[in-house]
Amino acid sequence: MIKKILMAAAISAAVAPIAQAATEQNKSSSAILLQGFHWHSHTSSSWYNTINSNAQSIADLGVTHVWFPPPSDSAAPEGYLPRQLNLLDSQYGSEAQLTAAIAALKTKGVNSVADVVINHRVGTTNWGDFTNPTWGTWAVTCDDEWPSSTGECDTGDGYAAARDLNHVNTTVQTDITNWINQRLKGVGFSGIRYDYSKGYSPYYAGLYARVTNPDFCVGEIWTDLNYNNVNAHRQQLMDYVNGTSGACGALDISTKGLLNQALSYNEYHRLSINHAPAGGIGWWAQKMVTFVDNHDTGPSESCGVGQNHWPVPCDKVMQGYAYVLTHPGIPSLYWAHVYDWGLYNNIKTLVDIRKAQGITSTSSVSIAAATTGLYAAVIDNKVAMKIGPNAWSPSGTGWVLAASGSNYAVWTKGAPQQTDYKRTVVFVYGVTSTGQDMFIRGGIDHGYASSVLGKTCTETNYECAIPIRHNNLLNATTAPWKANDNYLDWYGRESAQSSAAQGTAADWTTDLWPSGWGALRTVAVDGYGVAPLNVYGQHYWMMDVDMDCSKTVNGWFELKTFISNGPGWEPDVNQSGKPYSSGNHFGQCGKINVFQRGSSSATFVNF
Ligand SMILES: [Ca+2]
Ligand SMILES: [Ca+2]
Ligand SMILES: [Ca+2]
Repeated sequence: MIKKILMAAAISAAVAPIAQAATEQNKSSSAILLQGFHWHSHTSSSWYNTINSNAQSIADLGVTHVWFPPPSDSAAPEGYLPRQLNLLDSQYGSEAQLTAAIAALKTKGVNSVADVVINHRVGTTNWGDFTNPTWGTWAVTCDDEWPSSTGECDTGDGYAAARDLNHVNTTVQTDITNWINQRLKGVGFSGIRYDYSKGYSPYYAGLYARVTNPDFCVGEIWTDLNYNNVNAHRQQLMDYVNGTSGACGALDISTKGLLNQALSYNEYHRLSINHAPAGGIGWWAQKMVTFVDNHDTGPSESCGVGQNHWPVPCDKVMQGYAYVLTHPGIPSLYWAHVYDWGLYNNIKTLVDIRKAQGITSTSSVSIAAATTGLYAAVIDNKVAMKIGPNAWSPSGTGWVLAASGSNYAVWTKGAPQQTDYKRTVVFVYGVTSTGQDMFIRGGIDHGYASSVLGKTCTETNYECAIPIRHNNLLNATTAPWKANDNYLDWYGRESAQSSAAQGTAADWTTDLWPSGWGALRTVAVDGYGVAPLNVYGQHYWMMDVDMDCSKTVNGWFELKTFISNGPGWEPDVNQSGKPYSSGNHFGQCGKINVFQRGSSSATFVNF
């Protein structure tokens, strides 16, 4: 029996449920959750300000909900030992900063989910002197390690590092729902993620949800996974959801564990049971929130640091996203992967496919292969995907490769996006000294785009930016600055680009390398130095990219240079033959373009 009902007998409730809310868990949801923190986020001076400043980037990624760290005052800096529930100043920032971050997301159409830690709590100065709200010994379960406890016995597992709360007590119930309704909703939260949900009966999670009416509700049932008895594990997820009377879903920890096993040991057969997904999504996808890693299971800002209790191998994270972002359930993205690991653009490509193809939490999965080295599936007959080292491609006509990376590929039946990439090289003469580097910014003028092309360009939608792919990644100095630089744009650093980048990095080149300069350096080997295309002289900085000419103005694009550590921006120029008025250089897509800083001259050469 899959969706078996948990029998809850003689449960008292002080709070009266209101009508069932229309949560994301009660419909075919297109929500995308972002876990907006990792284990070390509290070390930031104000993590809330970090979220706030990334609000536009989060919205651009396609995220609909951000899961915040626990908001209350806590004895542990990460927030999981809550102390004064109603005090919302924490190691992540002040209540005012929290309110501002949630508001910034809201203006971009993104809702916020609170991490609700209510299995346990600690006293203000000792084990059990609870204040704000004030509770007595009756608030702690009879079987807690605190000898003074006088409450009813625990309805779930105990937690040794804090006092297990007595959810049978009606004052505890009322104070928790008041905290959610008044304090958490007061600062703008609209959703709930329950922590340590195996610690108390799901009846109470459902009760609090029905009273507080969240738009998103999910619980964490994290128990050991026996890979040879997966059904027992996912039945626990089903029991939890049923125990909340359907008010809340569950994090799909079964799918998480199966992805670990598949990716770590090449056991892709683990992902299929009876020709259906082997995790929670195979039984009740609408109620599942899938994820690759989180603050507990995965590393934090880089591979190997942080909690890292149960991680997917670091180099296989994108295979995990290729799975969860094409499959049913509501996928959860992990902040560290998105913003610290440089995967923003790779993940966004998959999110874009999910949204464009209309994949939802209830999409259907047809598994085409689940063997050693390969898992492949077709979702809603709209998206085909494979992960694993073995080759596979979808059968039938009309499939077009839409995304790919190390051991993953995704196909759609939509027409391929119309692009016209051509190798484009820009040389700009600019004398620099050691420690100074040239960066290039450019694109299409916002005013021209608006008045002539009918395009609304802002800093965020990149309508006036030109897609590029770097061809020269050999220069050890500039290669890190080129990572995640996907546009020639006006805005400087892109979302996932190095903070040291001032735009698109160029490389110093020369036509000759006198023997007195020491060992010969060449663009072909070192990424800088002698470049065969440079027949002009020393100090011609080179940008070598494939550029999408379909996004230019009849082949034209603007550019201007910036030199770091002193010289800064070049002055305006007045180039003849330009397609519209501007004080910048104009280059031609698909050609070799030669300029000098501050000079109106321009030379265009065919390859
Ligand atoms: Ca305890
Ligand atoms: Ca408990
Ligand atoms: Ca750029």
